[in-house]
Amino acid sequence: MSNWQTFLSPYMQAVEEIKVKLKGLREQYQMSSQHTPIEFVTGRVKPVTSILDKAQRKDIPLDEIDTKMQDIAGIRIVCQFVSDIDTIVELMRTRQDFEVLEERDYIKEKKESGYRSFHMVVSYPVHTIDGRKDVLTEIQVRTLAMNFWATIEHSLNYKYSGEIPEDIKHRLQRAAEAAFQLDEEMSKIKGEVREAQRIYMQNRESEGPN
Ligand code: 0O2
Repeated sequence: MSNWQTFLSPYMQAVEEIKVKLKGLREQYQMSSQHTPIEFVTGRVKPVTSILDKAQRKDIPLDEIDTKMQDIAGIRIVCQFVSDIDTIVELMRTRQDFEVLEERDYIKEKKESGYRSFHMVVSYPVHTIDGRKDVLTEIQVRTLAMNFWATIEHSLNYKYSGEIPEDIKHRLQRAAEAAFQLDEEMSKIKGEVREAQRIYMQNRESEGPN
């Protein structure tokens, strides 16, 4: 690749634009006093070293990464409840500003590591000085509990260069089960939690700034 900065520029734009749109949705939910299915949104463009590692690992020629590597642009939507994930997925499917190409449900079918999350690969049009470029973007949708687990596991994977010792792997699988149970328990008291959050927000608004 002769110029990574130029190549990655539309990906950066896609990530920034999608983040703004999702944060806008979150604000709309908050203003309408409805429960917001979006707790927070993050985004990143894959670092060049990670792109090169993945291309080598998956045998992807560098001149084909724009069509074969689906997560150079990545967005993460984190929710409170598992049911919020369904709401987000449905919202994404009906949007007119990008096209959903693929979906991977690692919540119904968790990965062997214990990883749970819902992945959507979308084609997002970015308008550049050279015209329209459709950029592949991976949107990961997960709960706070799933995110906590994935963040910890990701850093351990990094520490052990992908070769996590068996005893830690085993503990991580148990932690994944505990995160799953936490999501289940929270779902059961979802109504109570939402009501408490609604009252808290109302009181905060009526108190006004200090
Ligand atoms: P990053 O940017 O560091 O997060 P693969 O990359 O081979 O796992 P594939 O087919 O390219 O798989 O896509 P998939 O399965 O949708 O997963 C890609 C991304 O999902 C990963 O990106 C992680 O963010 C997340 N992910 C998938 N499996 C796991 C897992 O077992 N543990 C954790 N913590 N995250 C996972 P990258 O490439 O790791 O990059």
